[in-house]
Amino acid sequence: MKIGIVGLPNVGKSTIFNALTAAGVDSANYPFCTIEPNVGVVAVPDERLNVLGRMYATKKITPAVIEFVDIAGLVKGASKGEGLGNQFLSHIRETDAIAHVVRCFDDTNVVHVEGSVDPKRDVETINLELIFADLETLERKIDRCGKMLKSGEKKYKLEMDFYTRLKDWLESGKAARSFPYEEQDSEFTKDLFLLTSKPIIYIANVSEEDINRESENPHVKALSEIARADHAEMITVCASIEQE
Ligand SMILES: Nc1nc2c(ncn2[C@@H]2O[C@H](COP(=O)(O)OP(=O)(O)OP(=O)(O)O)[C@@H](O)[C@H]2O)c(=O)[nH]1
Ligand SMILES: [Mg+2]
Repeated sequence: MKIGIVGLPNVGKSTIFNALTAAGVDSANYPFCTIEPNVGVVAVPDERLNVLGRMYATKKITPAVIEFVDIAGLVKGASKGEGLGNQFLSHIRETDAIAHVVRCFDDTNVVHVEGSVDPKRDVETINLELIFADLETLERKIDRCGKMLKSGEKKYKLEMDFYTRLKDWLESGKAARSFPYEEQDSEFTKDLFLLTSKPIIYIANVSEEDINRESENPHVKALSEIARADHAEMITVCASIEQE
């Protein structure tokens, strides 16, 4: 399983990546510190595996692994090539799930690309870029499908209908993962590879003082509401402490 660590620049993605993988990649207080994606493979700790290994006297124990990909920060307009641009969306496309890191710590020493800490705005910025990228994918599908329909191929009508419904949904700012799919849609979803249909987990990066009192942090509260609306889980960490 491959999980992409995604978020605005300078929110702590590489710090979290280092905490998870002990890889020691560059994390520094400037936006776009990461350009090429960092990849780390981590074994999933599972006590049961050793017990089973002893029971069956196996020579080799192979734990399940998760591959983490620390992706460059996305900014407003990324889907149109802004910031480090479009290629990062393709790095996200290759993952099975998204870990969306959101800055919830106040620290005037650490640069925020938008100048202030605001999880709602930040999440919307990233999610909109992902939605824009998905809309482009859909528009290509609609184009192709439209041509087939014109040439009199009636069977494409259902497909076109699905694309149009999904397009309206995305255009209203919602992710494909929460789309009310109908039974006949499944046939058309399997080769879409939409970014916003990937499972997502929100990671609230909080300051050291806020560990264990997350509920008092209004940023965390805002993020948990966003996660709930997106049918997703949220966890809180203090990336810098975890890395240490
Ligand atoms: N105070 C505080 N600083 C943090 C925390 N997490 C990360 N930082 C700092 O924020 C800065 C950016 O962290 P990175 O992990 O490089 O951020 P990134 O999201 O990978 O940034 P890009 O690669 O530029 O997109 C570094 O100076 C970190 O030390 C935290 O929990 N608290
Ligand atoms: Mg980084």
